[in-house]
Amino acid sequence: MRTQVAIIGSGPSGLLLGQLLATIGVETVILERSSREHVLGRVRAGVLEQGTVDLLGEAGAADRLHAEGLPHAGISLAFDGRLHRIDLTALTGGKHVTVYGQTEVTHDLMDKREAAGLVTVYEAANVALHDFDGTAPFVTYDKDGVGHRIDCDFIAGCDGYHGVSRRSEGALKTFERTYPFGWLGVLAEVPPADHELVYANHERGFALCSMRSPHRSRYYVQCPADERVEAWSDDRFWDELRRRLPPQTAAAVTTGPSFEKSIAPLRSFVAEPMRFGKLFLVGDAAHIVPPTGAKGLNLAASDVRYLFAGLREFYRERSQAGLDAYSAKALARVWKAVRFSWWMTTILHRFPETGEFGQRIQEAELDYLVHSKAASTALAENYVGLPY
Ligand code: RFL
Ligand code: PHB
Repeated sequence: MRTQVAIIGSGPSGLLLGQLLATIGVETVILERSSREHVLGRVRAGVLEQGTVDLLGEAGAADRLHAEGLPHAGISLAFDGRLHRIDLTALTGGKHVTVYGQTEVTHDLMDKREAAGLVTVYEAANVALHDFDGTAPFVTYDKDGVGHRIDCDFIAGCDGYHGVSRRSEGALKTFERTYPFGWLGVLAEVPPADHELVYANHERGFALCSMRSPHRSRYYVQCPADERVEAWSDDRFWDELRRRLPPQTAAAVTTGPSFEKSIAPLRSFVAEPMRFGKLFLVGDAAHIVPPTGAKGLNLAASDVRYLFAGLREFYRERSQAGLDAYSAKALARVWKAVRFSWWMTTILHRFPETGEFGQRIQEAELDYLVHSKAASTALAENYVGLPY
C-alpha cells in the first residue's frame, strides 16, 4: 500500500491531523494498536481552549461540540474553607474555555473519518517505522497474523507516551519530572456540584470538581502514586471528595453510582527534538503534562496545527520551510504549557516532602494569586491558552 502521510495512533492527535489533511486532499492511513471501542472507552481530558475548538471547526468536526460544549467564563480555586473565583473572561479580554470530553472529540473525529471513507487499521500489531531518516520511509505492521507494508512521504508519530514512534529514534534528549502522587477520577451520572470547575487545595490533598454535561460529573482526588483503584468504593470516594471541599460546595455534591473509576499517574516529560527526517512526533508521543492545567489535549492540538501548516506548505508549494520549523515552534509552546502545568500542580497538591514550610509558601502564593490582578491575569492567560 502507498499513502502520503502514515499516521501512527488514532487518539485526538492522529485523528485531527488526518481530518485536516483530508480538507486539502492529502491522503493518510491511520494505524491504531487498539480496537475502536477501546480507544473510545478511555476517559481523559475535558477542557478545550478556543484554539482547539477553532481547529476542530477547521477540520469540519465541531458541529456537536458547538451544540453541546459548555462555555466556561471562570474557574474557582478553593482554599481556606471557601471559593475564590478567577474570572477568566474578564481577565483575558473576553476569552473562555469549553467543557467537552476528549471521548466526544475522538468520537466526532472518528465518525467524520468513517463518513469520508478514509482508512484506519485498528488492532494493527507490531507497528515498526523504517528509513525515516532517508528518502523513502515506510511502516510495517501485522493484522490478523498477516504482515503489511505502507510506503509514504512522511510518518506522523501520534501514538502517545507508550507508543513506538519516540522509541524508534535513539538521538532524543528527554526531560522528566515525576510527582509522588496520582489522581483518582470518577465519572457519575449526577449534576455537577458547581456550575464551573473547582480546583481545591486542602490539607488532605488536592480535589477537582469537573463535569461533562449538566447531568454528568467528573471528580478527582489526589491519591498516593501506588494506590489501587480497588481500595476505593464509591462511598469512600464521595466521603473523601466532600472532606476536601469548602462546606458549601461539599453540600452541593450529588452522589450516585460511578460508571468509571481510574487512577492516572502525574508526570512532566518532554522529548527533543520533535522531528527526525521524515518522522514527526505529535502530542503525548513527545510530551506529557500533569492534568492540573488541563493542557495535554490542547497541546496535542497545537502540535497538529503546526505540523498541518508545514505539510500544507510542502504539498502546495513544495517548500520544506514549515516542516523545518515544526520542532522549534511546537517546543516553544510545549515548554510554556509544561511550566504552567507544573506550577498549577505545585500550588494545589500536598507534597509529602516539603513539610510545613512548603505549605506556608503555598498558602502565601494562593492568597497572592487571588488578590493580585497581575497574578490572576497570568493564571487566566495560560488557562485559556497561550496564542499559537
Ligand atoms: P493518545 O490519546 O494517547 O493516543 C495515542 C494513540 O496511539 C495508540 N498507540 C499505538 N498505535 C499503533 N501502534 C503502537 N505501537 C501504538 N502505541 C499507542 C494508542 O492506542 C492511542 O489510541 O495521544 P494523543 O492523540 O497525542 O492525545 C493526547 C491526549 O490524549 C492527552 O494529552 C490527554 O488525554 C492527557 N490527559 C489529560 N489531559 C487533560 O487535559 N486533562 C485530563 O484530565 C487528562 N487526563 C490524560 C488523562 C492522559 C492519560 N494517559 C495518557 C494515561 C488521563 C490519562 C489516564
Ligand atoms: C476533566 O474534566 O477531566 C478535567 C478538567 C480539568 C482538568 C483536568 C481534567 O484540569
